[in-house]
Amino acid sequence: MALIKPKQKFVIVSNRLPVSVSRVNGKLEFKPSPGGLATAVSSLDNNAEERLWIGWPGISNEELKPGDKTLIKRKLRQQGCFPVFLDEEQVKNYYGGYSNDTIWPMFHYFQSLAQFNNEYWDAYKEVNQLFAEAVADQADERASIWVHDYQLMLLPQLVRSVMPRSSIGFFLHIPFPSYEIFRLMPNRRELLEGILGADLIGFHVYDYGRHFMSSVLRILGLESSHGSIVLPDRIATVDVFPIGIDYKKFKESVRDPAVVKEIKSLNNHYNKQKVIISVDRLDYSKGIRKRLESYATFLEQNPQYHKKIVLVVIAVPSRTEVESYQLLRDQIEQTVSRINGKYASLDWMPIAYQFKNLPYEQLVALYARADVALVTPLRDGMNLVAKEYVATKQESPGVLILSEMAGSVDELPEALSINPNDSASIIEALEIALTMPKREQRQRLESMQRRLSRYTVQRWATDFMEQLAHSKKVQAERREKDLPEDAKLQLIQDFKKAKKRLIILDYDGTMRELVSSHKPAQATPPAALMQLLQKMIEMPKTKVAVISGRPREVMEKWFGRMDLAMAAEHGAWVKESGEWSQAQVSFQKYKNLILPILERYLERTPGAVIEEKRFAVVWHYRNVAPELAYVRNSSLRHELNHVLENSDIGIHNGHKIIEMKPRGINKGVIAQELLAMYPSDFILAAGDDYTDEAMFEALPEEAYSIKVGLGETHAHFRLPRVKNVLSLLEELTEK
Ligand code: ADQ
Repeated sequence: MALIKPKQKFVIVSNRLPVSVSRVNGKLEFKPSPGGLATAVSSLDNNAEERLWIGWPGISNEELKPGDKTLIKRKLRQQGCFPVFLDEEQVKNYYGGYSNDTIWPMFHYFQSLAQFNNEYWDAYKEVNQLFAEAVADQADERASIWVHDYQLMLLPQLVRSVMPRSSIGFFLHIPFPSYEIFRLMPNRRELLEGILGADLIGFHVYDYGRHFMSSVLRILGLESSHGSIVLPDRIATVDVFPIGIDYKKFKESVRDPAVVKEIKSLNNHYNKQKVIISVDRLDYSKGIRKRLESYATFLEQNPQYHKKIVLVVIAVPSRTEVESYQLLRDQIEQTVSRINGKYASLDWMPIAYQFKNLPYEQLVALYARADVALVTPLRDGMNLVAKEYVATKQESPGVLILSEMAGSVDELPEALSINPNDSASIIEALEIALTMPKREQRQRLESMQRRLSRYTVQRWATDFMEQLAHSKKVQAERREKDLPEDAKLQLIQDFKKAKKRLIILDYDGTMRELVSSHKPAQATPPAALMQLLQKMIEMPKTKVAVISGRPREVMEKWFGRMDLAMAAEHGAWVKESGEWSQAQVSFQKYKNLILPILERYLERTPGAVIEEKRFAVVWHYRNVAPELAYVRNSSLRHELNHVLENSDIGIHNGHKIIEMKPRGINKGVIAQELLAMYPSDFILAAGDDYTDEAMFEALPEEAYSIKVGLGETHAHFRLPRVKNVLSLLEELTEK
């Protein structure tokens, strides 16, 4: 009988489900909630997975009657949807509160509108936890889970903690602000840690990803390299996926009879006027007021356009329960009335305003008819209206005026771009747009359409899922070296039966957790570690060596009384049979060249520290602001390269350090000396950083070499953390 493998699950998690439940005339009503995400997901390859969607159904517990939950669950399940039920209070504080009254304004640079309130934060944590439970109920560790947006930033880590091996993607649909804004958030650390639970973290544009990585570095102290952040248990990847639209649907809609009918009716209504459109959710980030004011100034300065143009403003009701949104609506409506009151005549209204959600046919008809689309957000993650307008302009051309602050501007460079805070630039763009020759309009549209037709919303979703699978594959490759249980048992067995045993251990990051301060002297060995080392030393037929980059004096102070072989400063000093001896290389002459250069840089680089060792000079920049460090380090390296050219002094990049030392001194040379001095039939070596790689390379094939952490390595095996090394050593000392 053939075994049927259960389908791998693909779970989408977003605040709202693609189906909304509401109560109309006492009865529950199920309606599709519009949105690009549902289209994107439905277009993903069907074969591989069983697809589920987890989210809030849009109705609060208080609105439900007994038995409703069961009914809703059953109905939604038929469409692959699983509801997370929320109380009114939770919706108020998690959604209206922390999501839309704290994160939204902060992430769109409206710091003064942000409310920091403990109730909001508590509800945000509580609801993210409820979502995590819902995910755990539906998915297992083989599932691919894709979490969406700012309402669920804690979710990736919450899911990771119960399903450590699952594939988790996170996509942020709004901007990620610069560190200078993000650092103001009281819960900044938890938010970053929450997102970092994901394997793949996606943003619309490169700058948002860059801001995220800079906050991760400054707040959590984690560096990233080419978009990879090495965490103790995983590598998280940060990448850019600019969301697209269902291009074909918009392109073809202009031939849909219902749309053709709408276009006709618009043509009849505005037969002698040029139509400018303004379409957004009613949100302060969209810059609607400034847009209206600029339009009023345009009318003031250009009376020749009176009666010849109309601005059609469509504002979709949004977050009507949040006070700042209610206020904004009043302000916009007053502005519209004032402008109409001032410029209207009996046969002309300069602004046609509607506060409603337009049916799709009417919306695309409006796009198709509009001569100009005025899209001027003050800040916008992407902005799909701009893309939809371009896609719909297939028959009659038109001009897109687009804010530089919208993520979509990168993909739409042929639009007339404006600074939304600069009325003069909006007015000038309107003048250019209203007089632009049709041929030029078409040329600009065609290049934009070519681009949008390639990276569609379907392609966006597929791309994201492919990259998620890829990032899992990269992790698995790194994992291939994880010390498996059987290899560990073999190691212990080989150790037990060996006639002579040599154990070579690095100190910082291998036997002792790295300390985060720039005072390395604080990482003294704890008593338990000293006891463990002593037990190892007392084992028969065993030689233990500690080789470190630390100065000889420190090593002597800590371990001087123990019967250990030691190497300090990566092998510049070696202690054997109780005596320290020095490598025969000359460094002093170079030190005299290097130190004055470093001292000059030190004065201009707050936070930097110079460490002088006998056979090395180290520039520590852990506590330097990362951007400054970047600038200083590159010019420092440039100068040092020049001075040390043709010498046998190497310049090495380490973990937030630059180290200058003679090439002949490294842990590889010391490992070879130890091997010669203590011929053994069991060799174990462990280390965590780039200096240990020379040691791993120098060891014979049969040695057990262990890298601590996930970085690339020549070692045969890998252990995740210091504590795993210590427990392995403990096991060796057990009788
Ligand atoms: P939004 O802030 O909602 O999205 P946007 O990208 O412009 O902004 O999407 C709005 C959607 O609503 C469009 O698909 C549009 O067709 C529709 N719409 C607008 N006005 C309408 C009306 N009056 N009637 C009917 N439909 C209307 C968030 C981020 C964006 C990001 C998207 C997607 O704020 O920056 O582009 O998510 O990631």
